[in-house]
Amino acid sequence: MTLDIGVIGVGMIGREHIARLANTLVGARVVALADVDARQAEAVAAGLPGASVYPDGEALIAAPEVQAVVVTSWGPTHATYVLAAIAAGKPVFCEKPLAATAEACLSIVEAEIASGKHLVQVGFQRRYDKGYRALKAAIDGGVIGAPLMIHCAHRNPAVPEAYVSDMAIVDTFIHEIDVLRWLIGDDYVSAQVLKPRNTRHTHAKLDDPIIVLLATKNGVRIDGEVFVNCRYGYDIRCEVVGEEGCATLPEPESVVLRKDAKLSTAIMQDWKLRFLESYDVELQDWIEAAKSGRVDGPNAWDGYFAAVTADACLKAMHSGEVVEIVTPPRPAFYD
Ligand code: NAD
Ligand code: ISE
Repeated sequence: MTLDIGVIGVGMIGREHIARLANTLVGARVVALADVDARQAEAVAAGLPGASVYPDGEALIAAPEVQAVVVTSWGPTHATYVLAAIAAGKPVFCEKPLAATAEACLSIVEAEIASGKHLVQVGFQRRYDKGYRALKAAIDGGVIGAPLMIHCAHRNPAVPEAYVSDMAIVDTFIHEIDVLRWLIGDDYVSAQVLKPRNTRHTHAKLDDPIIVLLATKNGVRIDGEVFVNCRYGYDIRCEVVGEEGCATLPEPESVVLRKDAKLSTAIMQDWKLRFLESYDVELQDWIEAAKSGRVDGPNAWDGYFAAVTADACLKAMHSGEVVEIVTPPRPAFYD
């Protein structure tokens, strides 16, 4: 069976996902598009034989030919579309964040539980990255003993002027929030944010870099650097320190060069390439699960937990205080 998909939002990652659904993955096709910028939607549809353009996301979700929905519009629009997909009983893959606030994420959790069907997956693609999977296998296999500390960094070479301080948490560090919790099977209990001296490459509305400190229920301490104007490349680092040893996220594959008296490997520049394979695996996995009425990847509860943690990090960043992270117990629906 081929899964007929409607995509809402044909911006940067929307076009990336549409291209992989159309050209790389199997078992699905894009049959419908919607974007507030209708001309962009028409332009993308021109390259997709048989795809229709709908005036808005709601009309796309209601269309009988759409069996499943991919939401890649701006973050503040996600909750409306995810709730509409749940109301229509259609599986929905929503790019991170699940919603702009923890409250909106909770309303999605409640609506999904009330529907009685597992329908929502959130686009935390790092769980599908082969490096993170190898790291998790080492931790789960007991190779390094119980995790005690995690040191990590999320560095982007540069960001546009519209990128402001809060985005370092809700747009960027949100990936660490999700993947580290998954990596060690633990939940967070507190957050603190430190602000080192700013780089001269930032602007008045962006503190860059920052260091986020998280503590987990099991007492693991995490320090995560977010540095989005690091200039030299797109660099994702993660070292888990355990009782018996340390495990480090592998570097992306690169030819080792011996040249001009130097031993070197390339550093990636772009998140789209760094996580290319994981986006493919993530969406292929979602297609297969959606056809069987399952959600195997990060679910609405994970999206909610990430949002609660992000809110605490924002509060910590604005206040300079250590902020407690409190969530209700996970509903049995998500066990
Ligand atoms: P973008 O600005 O390039 O594209 C967003 C698109 O949504 C635009 O075409 C815009 O016209 C459209 N849009 C806005 N409001 C809409 C509405 N109400 N209905 C329909 N379309 C609407 O942004 P982007 O970089 O593609 O990011 C989109 C989402 O994907 C964001 O939530 C972002 O955080 C997420 N994202 C995830 C990753 C990842 O690594 N998983 C990477 C990049 C972006
Ligand atoms: C972007 O939205 C992403 O999700 C990238 O993975 C991240 O590295 C970048 O900082 C975000 O802006």
